Amino acid sequence: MIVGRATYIWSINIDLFVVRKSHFQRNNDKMKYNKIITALILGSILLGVKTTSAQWTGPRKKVENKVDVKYGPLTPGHRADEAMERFRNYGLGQFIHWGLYAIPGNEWEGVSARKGAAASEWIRTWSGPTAPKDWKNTYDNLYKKFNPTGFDAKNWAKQAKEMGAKYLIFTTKHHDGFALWPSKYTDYTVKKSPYKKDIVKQVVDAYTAEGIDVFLYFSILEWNNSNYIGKAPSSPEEKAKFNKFLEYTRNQLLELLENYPQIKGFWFDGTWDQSWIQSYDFTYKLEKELREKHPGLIIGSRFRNDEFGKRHFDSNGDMLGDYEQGWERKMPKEFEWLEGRDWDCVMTIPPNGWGYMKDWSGIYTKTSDDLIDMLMNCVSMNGNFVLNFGPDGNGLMHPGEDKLAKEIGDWIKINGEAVYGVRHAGLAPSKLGYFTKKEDNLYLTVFNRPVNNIVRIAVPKKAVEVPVSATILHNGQSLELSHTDIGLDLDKNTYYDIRLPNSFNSNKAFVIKMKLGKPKAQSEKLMDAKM
Ligand code: JFZ
Repeated sequence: MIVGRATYIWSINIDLFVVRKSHFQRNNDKMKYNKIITALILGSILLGVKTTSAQWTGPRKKVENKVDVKYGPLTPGHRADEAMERFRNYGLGQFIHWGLYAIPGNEWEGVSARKGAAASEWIRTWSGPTAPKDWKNTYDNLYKKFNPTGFDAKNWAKQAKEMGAKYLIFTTKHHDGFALWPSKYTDYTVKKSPYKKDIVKQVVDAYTAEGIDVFLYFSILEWNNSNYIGKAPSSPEEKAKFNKFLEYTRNQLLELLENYPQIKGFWFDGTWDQSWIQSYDFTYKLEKELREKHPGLIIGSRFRNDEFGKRHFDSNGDMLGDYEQGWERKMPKEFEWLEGRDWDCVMTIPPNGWGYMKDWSGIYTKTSDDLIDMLMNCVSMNGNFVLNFGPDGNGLMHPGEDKLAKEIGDWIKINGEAVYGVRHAGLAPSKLGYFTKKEDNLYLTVFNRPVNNIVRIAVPKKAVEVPVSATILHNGQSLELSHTDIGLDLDKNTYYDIRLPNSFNSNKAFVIKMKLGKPKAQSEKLMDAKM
């Protein structure tokens, strides 16, 4: 279907273009364009295959034939405990990617890695004509230079608090394998760097002191570990090596739980490799063990798979872990796609770069308007929005990040009521913005202000609760609200109109807070149109 649509659109464009040329040119061009079209079709097929196999671009397909799954979920689909309820109320989180990759900041000796590495935190994989000579070796020795004298976890935590983050996800160890805590199980840690001190501890303590919950990001995958082979182990030697790696992973995770008992959860990554996928018995037992050691621990769906290799969701379509962890740099278009599951959306400021990127020029970096829009989109669908920061090699945030944190914080100070502890409002989506709901309060965060200043809210005719009064959170001003019974044929909704004062100006999104109460009048029963 996708393939068909894509080629259709392309051929229309190409035909229109061709028509304006002479007959001779046309034939000649047609041959060229046929080739292009063939290439496009092939490309679209590849793309189509990818799109249909991806799990986060539409509603999930129902599994028709249930099978016996031994390594399915260890926790119920919708945990009702306190820790998970807390998770549901976070609204906004902060992600921090920090590690050795912060030192180069996506460039080396004036040469940009933009075209040579997948992302700034992937800079160790820099290859091609721009890659510095002997780059991997240079990278693997960066730890000798890791001395972030400007790092002060308390400053980070203060900034996060001011921004309005309720939880933090912090990289303890990314794909390069460098641990930001002094792990007993490897030498490749912060302890070996000139900085020496335990960074994870400082971060966990500082954020906890600010009342911000901490989750630890942990990459299973390690580029730099000879026991991690990056494919399914086949020979007995490979198997022995990988078993050592698994044991090492288990040790590190237990170590993190023991060292930092305040943490609320793990955010796992790098679990897509066959070696990990085939270790389902190990990962199942490990998840069980981690949960037993740390009651209430929250683990996302990216940790493991069932015995049939199904990741995130088992072969019966049941989610593995406590929340959906696949909304990375994307959001569901419709609330219904989520089927009530908990989820988070993790987001970068640059297009894709999680680690420090010194140079923000020539790329689009999201504005606070973009980010607030995404935040409200997420919370309106019961998800948490987690904004990523990539501090530099000295431990300081990028100036652009400082600016965004301030702008988001300023906005949230006024409008936070619409963000925290809210739930999906159950109303039809509005073109004007996003609805959120808490008790008898309904919030509409307006991003698109109507030209006539009338904010129209559609409410089901049968609703027992409807907007009865409205104010602007911005200044507490109360707004005129009236019932508008349009009487459209077969319409299940009735409408409430809120008038925005012409004198009210805002160059940012603003929130209309409505009190919900019993409807004062029922909409008229009208005859259906006879046709
Ligand atoms: C991973 C990492 O490789 C990356 O460096 C960063 O840490 C990010 C948060 O996580 O990247 C991914 C992982 C999963 C998807 C995409 C990028 N995914 O499921 O679409």
